[in-house]
Amino acid sequence: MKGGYIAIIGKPNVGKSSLLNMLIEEKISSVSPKPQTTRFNIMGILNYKDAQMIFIDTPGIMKKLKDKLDEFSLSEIKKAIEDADLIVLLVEPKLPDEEDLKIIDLIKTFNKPVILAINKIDLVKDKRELLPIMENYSKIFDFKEVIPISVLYRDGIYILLDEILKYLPNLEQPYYEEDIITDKPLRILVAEIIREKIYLLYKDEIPYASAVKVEEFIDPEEHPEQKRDKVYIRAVIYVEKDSQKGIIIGEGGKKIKELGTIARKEIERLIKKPVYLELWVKVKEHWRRNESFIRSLQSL
Ligand SMILES: Nc1nc2c(ncn2[C@@H]2O[C@H](COP(=O)(O)OP(=O)(O)OP(=O)(O)O)[C@@H](O)[C@H]2O)c(=O)[nH]1
Ligand SMILES: [Mg+2]
Repeated sequence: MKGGYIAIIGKPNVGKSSLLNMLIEEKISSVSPKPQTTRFNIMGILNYKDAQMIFIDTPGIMKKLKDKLDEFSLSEIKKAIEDADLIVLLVEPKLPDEEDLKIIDLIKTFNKPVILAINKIDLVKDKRELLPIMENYSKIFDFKEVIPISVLYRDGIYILLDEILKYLPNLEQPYYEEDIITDKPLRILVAEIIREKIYLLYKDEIPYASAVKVEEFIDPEEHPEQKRDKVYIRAVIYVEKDSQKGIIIGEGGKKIKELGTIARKEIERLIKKPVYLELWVKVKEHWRRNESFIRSLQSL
């Protein structure tokens, strides 16, 4: 059989997490119209009869590193590339800009095969416009393949998968058992859903100043002695200032209630059980500069 690790990398907002979710047909990675949604690597595994593709969704590579959180995100990207058998560079259907060139420079420092996937081609009315873009990219780097896709319309995805398979090594046996779809525990996926809804509901600096930790997760099936009829989840939203706490909660608690409702619905879809979700908001000053706090968000 064939198999291996595929790092999905690119600028913020190009559709990396959308691609991962679509490929494994499960919503495990947060998606939003705002840049820098993903903060750490998320693995998604796609199994075929004779292949196992392990995709790593990574944070978007940013122009400038502002704090420890950005540094952490960049270290995640580098780790994903180091571990990868193949890189899929995702870009927008535009001529490469300075940021794209910087990412290609980074890729060049690793000696790995790279497939270029030009996403969001649904936004291009006249497909002939793609030709100069493809040509331009091909001049900059020796991509193994250049494939136009649309994650939104599932366009070009089978071509992409076929090409990916070509560049994966042979395997004696799969790395992971077939029923495993991600490396992230449920608590992290739940925290990520809540964070995604914060990106959706709040504006300006609020999403960026927020972090989520699931502090308690009690499944009545595992704890019948608690006599609960729903999965009990208690999560804490960390923000950096008191004023941000007020914004998260909203007038009379209206806003956080809305957040809780939409997050709960999606958590229920994921775990396929009724959920009681309790949200708390705490201030953790300058947490984005606090490396140990950032690491603690990922480990349980
Ligand atoms: N029109 C169009 N929009 C897309 C497509 N793929 C993704 N998007 C949208 O692009 C936005 C960003 O998608 P994400 O998957 O969060 O992008 P990302 O690259 O993971 O972003 P970061 O995590 O911030 O690096 C979302 O609003 C998606 O719905 C596509 O094929 N066409
Ligand atoms: Mg993402």
